[in-house]
Amino acid sequence: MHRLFPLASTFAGTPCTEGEVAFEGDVGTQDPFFTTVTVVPANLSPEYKAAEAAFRKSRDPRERLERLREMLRAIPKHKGTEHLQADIKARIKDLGEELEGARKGGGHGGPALVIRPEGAAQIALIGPPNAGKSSLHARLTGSGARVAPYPFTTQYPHAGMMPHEDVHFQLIDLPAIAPEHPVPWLVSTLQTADAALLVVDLGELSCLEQLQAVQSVLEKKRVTLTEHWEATGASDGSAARADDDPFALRLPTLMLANKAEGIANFDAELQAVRELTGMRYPVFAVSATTGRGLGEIGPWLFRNLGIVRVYTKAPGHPADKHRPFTLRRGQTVGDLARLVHQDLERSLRYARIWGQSGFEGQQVGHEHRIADGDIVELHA
Ligand SMILES: Nc1nc2c(ncn2[C@@H]2O[C@H](COP(=O)(O)OP(=O)(O)O)[C@@H](O)[C@H]2O)c(=O)[nH]1
Ligand SMILES: [Mg+2]
Repeated sequence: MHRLFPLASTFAGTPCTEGEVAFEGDVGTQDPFFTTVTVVPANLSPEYKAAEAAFRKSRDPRERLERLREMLRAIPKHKGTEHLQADIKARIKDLGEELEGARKGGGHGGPALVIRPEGAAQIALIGPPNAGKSSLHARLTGSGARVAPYPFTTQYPHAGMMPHEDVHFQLIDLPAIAPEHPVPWLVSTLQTADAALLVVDLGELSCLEQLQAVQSVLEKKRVTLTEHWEATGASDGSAARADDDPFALRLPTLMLANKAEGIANFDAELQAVRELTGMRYPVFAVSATTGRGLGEIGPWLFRNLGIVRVYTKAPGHPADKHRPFTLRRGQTVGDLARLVHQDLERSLRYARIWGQSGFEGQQVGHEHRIADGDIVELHA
């Protein structure tokens, strides 16, 4: 069941596509920027496809575990699906252990490794050691994330909320990604993220090697950092390729070039990194020390994730203007109803809507798309 979270609401997941294939072998190693997956036809049943679709849609770690179990029950058991079966089993084991550990108050001897999404979106801070991830986290969310001048200070995921107008983004501070310091649970933690902030220090001499190392570590785990943010409508077709693999993760990525206050030739450094790595992420020059550039992050995420806010009201009462529900551009009155209560989507008869686009309490149906700032009265 959907619970309402204290700061804002979770948003309903992004639309899913049905997988038609199973996977053979590991990801490719040629191109550091795209994950290639070899596919073999596997005649997946409608039951399996439905379970997989539900898995892709679900945001809550416990619900994801339940969906994985359904996938395993539903998957046709034959040679063509062996890899996929093994993958699903491995995910069930990992996620099960992490959730069990969290329930026992840290079976692995520490805090939760899987973080339940809250707020308008969950954003992972990733990057090489010492780039300033924890400093940015502390500054942007007011968290007490541990900062230190030596690498690998951060050992566990650490959640904090970054305010933007009347919504919040949940930022997850993470340990550095570096081949010499493997973090086995990192990819499970990333599963619930909607996007990544890739924090780098362009003044660091080994910056290029570090960035390439980050990408190759992630690539081995089928995580691709992409410069394409869906809300901007840009797509190069690689999204569809990765979509065939239910466990391939693509995170739209914004690069934060931190410690910018200390870099004399910022633009030239950035240009060099772009040319040498081929990376095309959007970039902000920021400084956790001086605060430079930090105010732009929230508005940018809001726009590029296509977040829309909707204020609900009860008939005869004014709208609750304090706590908007957040959805993504293109989502509908039906999606809002599901967010308010799981059963409401089915029982909803109609809604009344007030909005900037000229709606003055008109009656609309399930399919009506929400615009930012709409006020909606749901009638079941
Ligand atoms: N000059 C400068 N130093 C910074 C900045 N942000 C972080 N640092 C320093 O860089 C070091 C590593 O920071 P930390 O946040 O622990 O990096 P993490 O390993 O990426 O989490 C610490 O000594 C910070 O004080 C910044 O914007 N400018
Ligand atoms: Mg850190």
